[in-house]
Amino acid sequence: MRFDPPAAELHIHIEGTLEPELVYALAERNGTQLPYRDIEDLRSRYEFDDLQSFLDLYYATMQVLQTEQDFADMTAAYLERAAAGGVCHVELFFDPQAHLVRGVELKTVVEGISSVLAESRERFGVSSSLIVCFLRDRDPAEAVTVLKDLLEMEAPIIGVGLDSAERDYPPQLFQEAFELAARHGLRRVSHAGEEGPAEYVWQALDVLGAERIDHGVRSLEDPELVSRLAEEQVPLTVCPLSNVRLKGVPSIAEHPLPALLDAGLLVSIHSDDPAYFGGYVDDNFRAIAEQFSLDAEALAQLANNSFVSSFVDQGRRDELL
Ligand code: ES4
Ligand code: ZN
Repeated sequence: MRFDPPAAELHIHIEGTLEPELVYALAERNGTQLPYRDIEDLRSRYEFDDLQSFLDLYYATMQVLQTEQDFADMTAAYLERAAAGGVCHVELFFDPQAHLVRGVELKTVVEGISSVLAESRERFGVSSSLIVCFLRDRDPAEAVTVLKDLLEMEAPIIGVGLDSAERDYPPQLFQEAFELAARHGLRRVSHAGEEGPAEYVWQALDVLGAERIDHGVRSLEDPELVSRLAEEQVPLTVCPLSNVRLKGVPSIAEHPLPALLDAGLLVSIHSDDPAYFGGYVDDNFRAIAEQFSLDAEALAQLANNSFVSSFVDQGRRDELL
Protein backbone atom coordinates (compact mmCIF):
# COMPACT_ATOMS: atom_id res chain seq x y z
CA MET A 1 0.00 0.00 0.00
CA ARG A 2 2.80 2.42 0.97
CA PHE A 3 4.18 4.41 -1.90
CA ASP A 4 7.54 6.12 -1.68
CA PRO A 5 8.38 8.92 -1.39
CA PRO A 6 6.00 10.23 1.30
CA ALA A 7 3.78 13.12 0.25
CA ALA A 8 1.32 15.70 1.55
CA GLU A 9 -2.39 15.26 0.76
CA LEU A 10 -3.75 18.71 -0.09
CA HIS A 11 -6.91 17.86 -2.01
CA ILE A 12 -9.13 15.55 -0.03
CA HIS A 13 -12.80 15.95 0.87
CA ILE A 14 -13.28 14.12 4.15
CA GLU A 15 -16.85 13.20 3.18
CA GLY A 16 -15.37 11.61 0.05
CA THR A 17 -13.52 9.06 2.17
CA LEU A 18 -16.70 7.24 3.21
CA GLU A 19 -16.15 3.68 2.07
CA PRO A 20 -19.34 1.60 1.55
CA GLU A 21 -18.47 -0.55 4.60
CA LEU A 22 -18.36 2.54 6.82
CA VAL A 23 -21.58 3.91 5.29
CA TYR A 24 -23.28 0.66 6.33
CA ALA A 25 -21.68 0.55 9.78
CA LEU A 26 -22.79 4.12 10.57
CA ALA A 27 -26.30 3.52 9.19
CA GLU A 28 -26.66 0.46 11.38
CA ARG A 29 -25.40 2.28 14.48
CA ASN A 30 -27.88 5.12 13.93
CA GLY A 31 -30.80 2.98 12.79
CA THR A 32 -30.83 4.63 9.34
CA GLN A 33 -32.50 2.78 6.49
CA LEU A 34 -30.40 2.89 3.27
CA PRO A 35 -31.94 2.67 -0.23
CA TYR A 36 -29.41 0.04 -1.39
CA ARG A 37 -29.60 -3.78 -1.24
CA ASP A 38 -26.25 -4.19 0.47
CA ILE A 39 -22.65 -2.98 0.58
CA GLU A 40 -21.86 -4.44 -2.83
CA ASP A 41 -24.93 -2.80 -4.37
CA LEU A 42 -23.79 0.56 -2.98
CA ARG A 43 -20.25 0.00 -4.26
CA SER A 44 -21.58 -0.82 -7.72
CA ARG A 45 -23.10 2.67 -7.85
CA TYR A 46 -19.69 4.33 -7.47
CA GLU A 47 -19.66 4.85 -11.21
CA PHE A 48 -20.22 8.28 -12.73
CA ASP A 49 -20.93 10.21 -15.94
CA ASP A 50 -19.78 13.62 -14.72
CA LEU A 51 -19.27 15.74 -11.61
CA GLN A 52 -23.01 16.14 -10.89
CA SER A 53 -23.76 12.42 -11.02
CA PHE A 54 -21.02 11.90 -8.43
CA LEU A 55 -22.23 14.77 -6.23
CA ASP A 56 -25.76 13.29 -6.18
CA LEU A 57 -24.44 10.10 -4.56
CA TYR A 58 -21.90 11.95 -2.39
CA TYR A 59 -24.61 14.10 -0.81
CA ALA A 60 -26.93 11.09 -0.44
CA THR A 61 -24.52 8.73 1.33
CA MET A 62 -23.22 11.37 3.74
CA GLN A 63 -26.66 11.37 5.36
CA VAL A 64 -25.38 8.50 7.54
CA LEU A 65 -23.20 11.09 9.32
CA GLN A 66 -25.29 12.17 12.29
CA THR A 67 -23.27 12.34 15.52
CA GLU A 68 -19.92 13.79 16.55
CA GLN A 69 -18.69 10.19 16.87
CA ASP A 70 -19.66 9.50 13.23
CA PHE A 71 -17.54 12.43 12.01
CA ALA A 72 -14.69 11.36 14.31
CA ASP A 73 -14.80 7.73 13.11
CA MET A 74 -14.77 8.80 9.45
CA THR A 75 -11.78 11.09 10.07
CA ALA A 76 -9.84 8.44 11.99
CA ALA A 77 -10.49 5.79 9.33
CA TYR A 78 -9.21 8.18 6.67
CA LEU A 79 -6.05 9.16 8.56
CA GLU A 80 -5.19 5.54 9.23
CA ARG A 81 -5.53 4.71 5.53
CA ALA A 82 -3.64 7.82 4.44
CA ALA A 83 -0.72 7.06 6.79
CA ALA A 84 -0.55 3.49 5.49
CA GLY A 85 -0.25 4.90 1.96
CA GLY A 86 2.71 7.13 2.84
CA VAL A 87 0.94 10.44 3.57
CA CYS A 88 2.69 12.46 6.30
CA HIS A 89 0.70 15.71 6.14
CA VAL A 90 -2.96 16.39 5.29
CA GLU A 91 -4.94 19.56 4.60
CA LEU A 92 -8.50 18.35 4.82
CA PHE A 93 -11.63 19.86 3.20
CA PHE A 94 -15.03 19.58 4.80
CA ASP A 95 -18.46 20.70 3.55
CA PRO A 96 -20.44 22.05 6.54
CA GLN A 97 -23.38 23.29 4.45
CA ALA A 98 -24.04 19.73 3.26
CA HIS A 99 -24.63 18.77 6.90
CA LEU A 100 -26.42 21.94 8.05
CA VAL A 101 -29.11 21.52 5.37
CA ARG A 102 -30.01 18.13 6.80
CA GLY A 103 -30.23 19.38 10.36
CA VAL A 104 -26.80 18.42 11.72
CA GLU A 105 -25.33 21.20 13.85
CA LEU A 106 -22.10 22.94 12.88
CA LYS A 107 -20.60 22.13 16.29
CA THR A 108 -21.22 18.40 15.77
CA VAL A 109 -19.37 18.46 12.45
CA VAL A 110 -16.45 20.64 13.56
CA GLU A 111 -15.85 18.94 16.90
CA GLY A 112 -16.17 15.45 15.45
CA ILE A 113 -13.55 16.09 12.78
CA SER A 114 -11.22 18.34 14.77
CA SER A 115 -11.10 16.07 17.84
CA VAL A 116 -9.32 13.50 15.67
CA LEU A 117 -7.14 16.01 13.78
CA ALA A 118 -5.90 17.32 17.15
CA GLU A 119 -4.27 13.96 17.85
CA SER A 120 -3.40 12.93 14.27
CA ARG A 121 0.32 13.51 14.72
CA GLU A 122 0.68 11.23 17.76
CA ARG A 123 -1.91 8.67 16.68
CA PHE A 124 -1.11 8.31 12.98
CA GLY A 125 2.17 10.18 12.47
CA VAL A 126 0.35 12.61 10.18
CA SER A 127 0.24 16.37 10.74
CA SER A 128 -3.08 17.88 9.69
CA SER A 129 -5.17 21.00 9.30
CA LEU A 130 -8.71 21.82 8.29
CA ILE A 131 -10.08 23.91 5.40
CA VAL A 132 -13.78 24.79 5.14
CA CYS A 133 -15.27 24.56 1.66
CA PHE A 134 -18.27 26.59 0.52
CA LEU A 135 -20.75 24.91 -1.80
CA ARG A 136 -20.77 27.01 -4.98
CA ASP A 137 -24.23 25.72 -6.02
CA ARG A 138 -25.82 27.30 -2.95
CA ASP A 139 -26.53 30.94 -2.05
CA PRO A 140 -23.24 32.89 -1.62
CA ALA A 141 -24.79 34.66 1.39
CA GLU A 142 -25.01 31.27 3.13
CA ALA A 143 -21.23 30.89 2.74
CA VAL A 144 -20.73 34.21 4.56
CA THR A 145 -23.02 33.09 7.38
CA VAL A 146 -21.25 29.74 7.78
CA LEU A 147 -17.86 31.43 7.88
CA LYS A 148 -19.06 33.94 10.49
CA ASP A 149 -20.40 31.07 12.61
CA LEU A 150 -17.08 29.21 12.33
CA LEU A 151 -15.16 32.33 13.33
CA GLU A 152 -17.54 32.94 16.22
CA MET A 153 -17.00 29.42 17.61
CA GLU A 154 -13.24 29.70 17.00
CA ALA A 155 -13.24 26.57 14.85
CA PRO A 156 -9.68 25.37 14.16
CA ILE A 157 -9.70 26.12 10.42
CA ILE A 158 -6.65 27.42 8.55
CA GLY A 159 -8.42 28.38 5.35
CA VAL A 160 -11.41 28.46 3.02
CA GLY A 161 -12.10 26.74 -0.29
CA LEU A 162 -14.84 26.47 -2.91
CA ASP A 163 -16.27 23.21 -4.22
CA SER A 164 -19.35 21.33 -5.55
CA ALA A 165 -20.97 21.82 -8.99
CA GLU A 166 -18.72 24.15 -10.98
CA ARG A 167 -20.44 24.93 -14.27
CA ASP A 168 -22.51 28.14 -14.12
CA TYR A 169 -21.24 28.95 -10.61
CA PRO A 170 -18.28 31.30 -11.20
CA PRO A 171 -15.88 31.99 -8.34
CA GLN A 172 -16.69 35.72 -8.35
CA LEU A 173 -20.04 34.95 -6.69
CA PHE A 174 -18.07 34.22 -3.51
CA GLN A 175 -16.00 37.38 -3.32
CA GLU A 176 -17.54 38.53 -0.05
CA ALA A 177 -16.92 35.25 1.79
CA PHE A 178 -13.31 35.15 0.58
CA GLU A 179 -12.72 38.79 1.56
CA LEU A 180 -14.01 38.03 5.03
CA ALA A 181 -11.67 35.03 5.20
CA ALA A 182 -8.72 37.18 4.14
CA ARG A 183 -9.53 39.80 6.79
CA HIS A 184 -9.31 37.03 9.39
CA GLY A 185 -5.94 35.82 8.16
CA LEU A 186 -7.27 32.61 6.60
CA ARG A 187 -5.63 30.94 3.61
CA ARG A 188 -7.63 30.77 0.37
CA VAL A 189 -7.94 27.98 -2.18
CA SER A 190 -10.57 27.23 -4.82
CA HIS A 191 -11.65 24.45 -7.13
CA ALA A 192 -11.48 25.81 -10.67
CA GLY A 193 -10.94 24.44 -14.15
CA GLU A 194 -12.21 20.98 -13.24
CA GLU A 195 -15.37 21.06 -15.38
CA GLY A 196 -15.50 24.85 -15.63
CA PRO A 197 -13.54 27.01 -18.09
CA ALA A 198 -10.10 28.58 -17.71
CA GLU A 199 -11.93 31.88 -17.04
CA TYR A 200 -12.92 30.48 -13.62
CA VAL A 201 -9.24 29.97 -12.78
CA TRP A 202 -8.56 33.65 -13.56
CA GLN A 203 -11.47 34.62 -11.28
CA ALA A 204 -10.28 32.34 -8.47
CA LEU A 205 -6.88 34.06 -8.61
CA ASP A 206 -7.91 37.66 -9.22
CA VAL A 207 -11.29 37.96 -7.47
CA LEU A 208 -10.99 35.43 -4.63
CA GLY A 209 -7.24 35.76 -4.10
CA ALA A 210 -6.81 31.98 -4.26
CA GLU A 211 -3.27 30.90 -3.37
CA ARG A 212 -3.77 27.38 -4.69
CA ILE A 213 -6.04 25.98 -7.40
CA ASP A 214 -7.77 22.64 -6.92
CA HIS A 215 -7.71 20.71 -10.23
CA GLY A 216 -7.03 23.55 -12.70
CA VAL A 217 -6.50 21.06 -15.52
CA ARG A 218 -8.53 23.11 -18.01
CA SER A 219 -6.02 25.95 -17.57
CA LEU A 220 -4.19 24.40 -20.51
CA GLU A 221 -6.89 25.78 -22.81
CA ASP A 222 -5.59 29.32 -22.16
CA PRO A 223 -1.88 29.92 -22.93
CA GLU A 224 -1.91 33.28 -21.18
CA LEU A 225 -3.21 31.64 -18.01
CA VAL A 226 -0.56 28.93 -18.26
CA SER A 227 2.13 31.65 -18.40
CA ARG A 228 0.67 33.33 -15.33
CA LEU A 229 0.49 30.06 -13.37
CA ALA A 230 4.05 29.18 -14.34
CA GLU A 231 5.45 32.61 -13.59
CA GLU A 232 3.84 32.85 -10.16
CA GLN A 233 4.29 29.12 -9.45
CA VAL A 234 0.66 28.86 -8.37
CA PRO A 235 0.12 25.36 -6.97
CA LEU A 236 -2.32 23.07 -8.80
CA THR A 237 -3.62 20.10 -6.81
CA VAL A 238 -4.27 17.54 -9.52
CA CYS A 239 -6.32 14.36 -8.98
CA PRO A 240 -5.80 11.98 -11.92
CA LEU A 241 -8.16 9.14 -10.92
CA SER A 242 -10.89 11.68 -10.10
CA ASN A 243 -10.58 13.33 -13.52
CA VAL A 244 -10.92 9.96 -15.24
CA ARG A 245 -13.81 8.70 -13.07
CA LEU A 246 -15.77 11.94 -13.62
CA LYS A 247 -14.99 11.77 -17.33
CA GLY A 248 -13.18 15.10 -17.45
CA VAL A 249 -10.47 13.15 -19.28
CA PRO A 250 -11.08 9.88 -21.15
CA SER A 251 -8.27 7.81 -19.57
CA ILE A 252 -5.08 8.05 -17.51
CA ALA A 253 -3.17 7.73 -20.79
CA GLU A 254 -4.80 10.95 -22.00
CA HIS A 255 -4.46 12.81 -18.71
CA PRO A 256 -2.84 16.25 -19.21
CA LEU A 257 -0.34 15.72 -16.36
CA PRO A 258 2.67 15.58 -18.72
CA ALA A 259 1.55 18.79 -20.45
CA LEU A 260 1.10 20.56 -17.11
CA LEU A 261 4.60 19.53 -16.03
CA ASP A 262 6.13 20.43 -19.39
CA ALA A 263 4.61 23.90 -19.03
CA GLY A 264 6.60 24.34 -15.82
CA LEU A 265 3.59 24.39 -13.47
CA LEU A 266 3.77 23.57 -9.77
CA VAL A 267 1.71 20.37 -9.82
CA SER A 268 1.15 17.87 -7.03
CA ILE A 269 -0.87 14.64 -6.96
CA HIS A 270 -3.91 14.04 -4.74
CA SER A 271 -7.01 11.89 -4.38
CA ASP A 272 -10.11 14.16 -4.10
CA ASP A 273 -12.74 11.59 -3.00
CA PRO A 274 -10.76 8.37 -2.67
CA ALA A 275 -13.62 6.09 -1.61
CA TYR A 276 -15.55 7.03 -4.75
CA PHE A 277 -12.78 7.30 -7.34
CA GLY A 278 -10.91 4.08 -6.75
CA GLY A 279 -7.89 5.29 -4.92
CA TYR A 280 -5.95 7.17 -2.28
CA VAL A 281 -2.81 9.22 -2.94
CA ASP A 282 -0.64 6.13 -3.29
CA ASP A 283 -3.06 4.69 -5.87
CA ASN A 284 -2.98 7.94 -7.85
CA PHE A 285 0.83 7.92 -7.77
CA ARG A 286 0.93 4.30 -8.92
CA ALA A 287 -1.47 5.01 -11.79
CA ILE A 288 0.57 7.91 -13.20
CA ALA A 289 3.94 6.30 -12.50
CA GLU A 290 2.95 3.27 -14.52
CA GLN A 291 1.19 5.14 -17.33
CA PHE A 292 3.89 7.74 -17.88
CA SER A 293 6.90 5.61 -16.84
CA LEU A 294 7.91 8.17 -14.21
CA ASP A 295 11.25 7.46 -12.57
CA ALA A 296 12.13 7.93 -8.90
CA GLU A 297 13.36 11.46 -9.55
CA ALA A 298 10.11 12.56 -11.23
CA LEU A 299 8.06 11.05 -8.40
CA ALA A 300 10.26 12.72 -5.79
CA GLN A 301 9.70 16.04 -7.58
CA LEU A 302 5.92 15.59 -7.41
CA ALA A 303 6.11 14.67 -3.73
CA ASN A 304 8.35 17.65 -3.06
CA ASN A 305 5.84 19.90 -4.85
CA SER A 306 3.17 18.75 -2.40
CA PHE A 307 5.21 20.08 0.53
CA VAL A 308 6.13 23.31 -1.26
CA SER A 309 2.41 23.84 -2.04
CA SER A 310 1.26 23.12 1.51
CA PHE A 311 0.40 25.61 4.23
CA VAL A 312 2.59 24.01 6.91
CA ASP A 313 4.67 26.27 9.12
CA GLN A 314 8.41 26.52 8.61
CA GLY A 315 9.25 24.10 11.44
CA ARG A 316 7.16 21.24 10.06
CA ARG A 317 8.23 22.07 6.50
CA ASP A 318 11.88 21.60 7.47
CA GLU A 319 10.98 18.20 8.93
CA LEU A 320 9.06 17.15 5.84
CA LEU A 321 11.37 18.39 3.09
C1 ES4 B 1 -15.76 17.25 -5.32
CL1 ES4 B 1 -14.48 15.97 -7.31
C2 ES4 B 1 -15.24 17.34 -6.60
N1 ES4 B 1 -15.38 18.46 -7.33
C3 ES4 B 1 -16.02 19.50 -6.80
N2 ES4 B 1 -16.54 19.48 -5.57
C4 ES4 B 1 -16.40 18.37 -4.84
N3 ES4 B 1 -16.82 18.08 -3.59
C5 ES4 B 1 -16.44 16.83 -3.31
N4 ES4 B 1 -15.80 16.31 -4.36
ZN1 ZN C 1 -12.12 18.29 -4.97
